[in-house]
Amino acid sequence: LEEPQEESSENPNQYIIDKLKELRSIYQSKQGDTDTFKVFNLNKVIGDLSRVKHKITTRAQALKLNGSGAKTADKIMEIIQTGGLQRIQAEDTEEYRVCKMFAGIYDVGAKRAHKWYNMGLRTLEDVEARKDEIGLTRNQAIGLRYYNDLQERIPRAEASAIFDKIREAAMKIDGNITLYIMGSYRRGEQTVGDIDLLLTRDPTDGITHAGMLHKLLDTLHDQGLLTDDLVIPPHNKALEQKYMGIGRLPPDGKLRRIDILAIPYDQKGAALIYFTGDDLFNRSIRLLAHKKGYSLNQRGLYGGVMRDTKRKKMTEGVIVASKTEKEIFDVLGVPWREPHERRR
Ligand code: DCP
Ligand code: MG
Ligand code: MN
Repeated sequence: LEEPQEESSENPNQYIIDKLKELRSIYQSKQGDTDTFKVFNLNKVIGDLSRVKHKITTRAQALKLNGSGAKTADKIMEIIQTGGLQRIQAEDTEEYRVCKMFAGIYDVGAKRAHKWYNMGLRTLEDVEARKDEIGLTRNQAIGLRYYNDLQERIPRAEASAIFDKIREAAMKIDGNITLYIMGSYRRGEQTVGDIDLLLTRDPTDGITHAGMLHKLLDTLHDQGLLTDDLVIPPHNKALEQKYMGIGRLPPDGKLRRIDILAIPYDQKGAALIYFTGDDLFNRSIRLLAHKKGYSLNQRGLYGGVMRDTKRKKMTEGVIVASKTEKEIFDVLGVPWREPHERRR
């Protein structure tokens, strides 16, 4: 869950490019004759991939890329199908493994992980022992404490049970609250990385959900469902608020990441699209909106956006659609796609 970004320059094949670049850096670090040749070919494929506008989904498309052959096409298909490459895993070094482990700590990025590695840290115990020296933040310390639980994906049934408990608590605060479970769960996946919730309320009776998210958080802490807060929204009457925290199925379930996004009711459609994802679908639909002269973010579809020569927005434009997902798809001329069809 992140702030809306300018994503007009994103490429629908970026995740393939990222993996091929990882592979390229492995070849580059070896520097044998055949590796030099492989780097040369990979450069061509990566270059071509950054230029094609359509999403690559089939082997035939992968084969057509400049610099591509049977082996490259196989690798591209493996990335499309598994999100990874065995070849990269087989080549990995101690540094790669340690940094990957460190970067698995909540709020630790690749750069910080490498910094710690270069300071001689090798294990999670090292991180704990030298936490003052490395300036471990409060949230990173939480991530470290729950490291093993937070590495795991959540079975769908457990996510559903946690959602039921949260919805029950919300209904006790106000029976007219609308609460949806979003992200990978809404896309129908069997396991989810975290629990993403969308909270809003139809204000036609004159009542909004202002202040209700905080009431809900208090209840959930009292119940022991929430254990730690990572990002707490300000105590104000804003209708758009973001919470990030850690919780469990009481009394002793595994610790899980929980995100709650509160949004104004009239932005429900745009928020549903954003928070359903997946991130790649969001990139491509935003790119499409941009091509048609609109701008799409989690708050709505905007028309009449003025951009400078660097495509940077000069004016926000006016909202064209935001209330329902269907309305936004229709304006964009995109055939309806069920949530489970919005994934790579
Ligand atoms: N999202 C996005 N861009 C990001 C992060 C998130 O568009 N950089 C949107 C699309 C995601 C949704 O928010 O589907 C939820 O974000 P998550 O990180 O929770 O991702 P998912 O729920 O899709 O997957 P996971 O099962 O890993 O949580
Ligand atoms: Mg999620
Ligand atoms: Mn999330």
